[in-house]
Amino acid sequence: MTFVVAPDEPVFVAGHRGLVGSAIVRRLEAGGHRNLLTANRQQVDLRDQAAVNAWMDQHRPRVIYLVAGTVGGILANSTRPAEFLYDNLMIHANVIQAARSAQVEKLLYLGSSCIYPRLADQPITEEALLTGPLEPTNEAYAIAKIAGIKMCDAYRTQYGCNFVSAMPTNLYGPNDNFDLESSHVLPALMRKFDDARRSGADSVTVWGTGTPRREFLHVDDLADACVFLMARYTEPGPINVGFGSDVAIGELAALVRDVVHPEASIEFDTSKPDGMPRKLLDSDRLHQLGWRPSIDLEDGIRSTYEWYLANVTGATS
Ligand code: GFB
Repeated sequence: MTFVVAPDEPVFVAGHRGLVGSAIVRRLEAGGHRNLLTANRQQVDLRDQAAVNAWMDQHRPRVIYLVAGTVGGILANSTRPAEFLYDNLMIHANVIQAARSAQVEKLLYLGSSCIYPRLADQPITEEALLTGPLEPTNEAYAIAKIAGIKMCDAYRTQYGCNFVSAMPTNLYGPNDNFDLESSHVLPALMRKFDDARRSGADSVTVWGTGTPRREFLHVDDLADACVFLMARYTEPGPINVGFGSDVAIGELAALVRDVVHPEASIEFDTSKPDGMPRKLLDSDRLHQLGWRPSIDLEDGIRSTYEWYLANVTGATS
């Protein structure tokens, strides 16, 4: 059965300024939605239960996309585990609890593919959850994300809440974080090659060995999948949202190089961590419901680079 959200019904996108939240806002607005609720950190700190309760009481959303959180790449995750654990646990718990109190009819919670064991069989099915040890570089974040899934399931079991969990693979696109210390690999490489092109440098350093494999999904595809799942998915447990194929980090670096600074060579800094050896989701469950991604990696890199040139401070072609 389809869950229908009328264009004038209040929909709260928690985390609307981030990579994912901003894409969901774009997708909902493009679909004609006219009653989007958003709140920035000055209006409500999602780590504060009383503030979240008060905001929810006042605005009474019918539906929530819970995509807020403290996020970052491998270095940020491994050096700031306390923040990743505390912020995300609090945000998930507060919003889920307040959603139940305010009788929100449906909530979609966004996790991450790092919830799965480090050495899970590839491609990773939803059944791999909690079957083995996590990747140490992002264990804190993964624990918080797993707690969010279990909260959605517990609230469904005990209170009958229609709260669902989607697990995206590695994401990229407009409004990503391009800071070299805290970003994920794709925006980091885009910035590094662009900086090298501007300064006339002829080589770029890529962290690790270049052999880990990652799957990359454009955030506009993810946003489309989230809206699809809001309408069509009502089960407990996570559902994977992937692209369907992966690349080695060395190959990704070459793809970004070819778009941004084709003359540059690539060097590897093996003193930096590789993280999980491979992270490719099995998205068969989602495909069987009828959803597929539409933006391939080369096109996505090109359009994201155009966005970067037009929007990131200091970057002009
Ligand atoms: O994207 P990333 O930081 O996160 O790194 P994870 C992916 C791979 O790219 C790792 C390598 O093997 C990195 O060593 N890499 C190469 C780089 N050059 C760079 C660079 O300049 N910057 C970065 N950041 N990486 C994250 C988790 O894991 O995945 C989060 O830490 C989250 O919890 C996210 O789940 C989706 O894919 O390793």
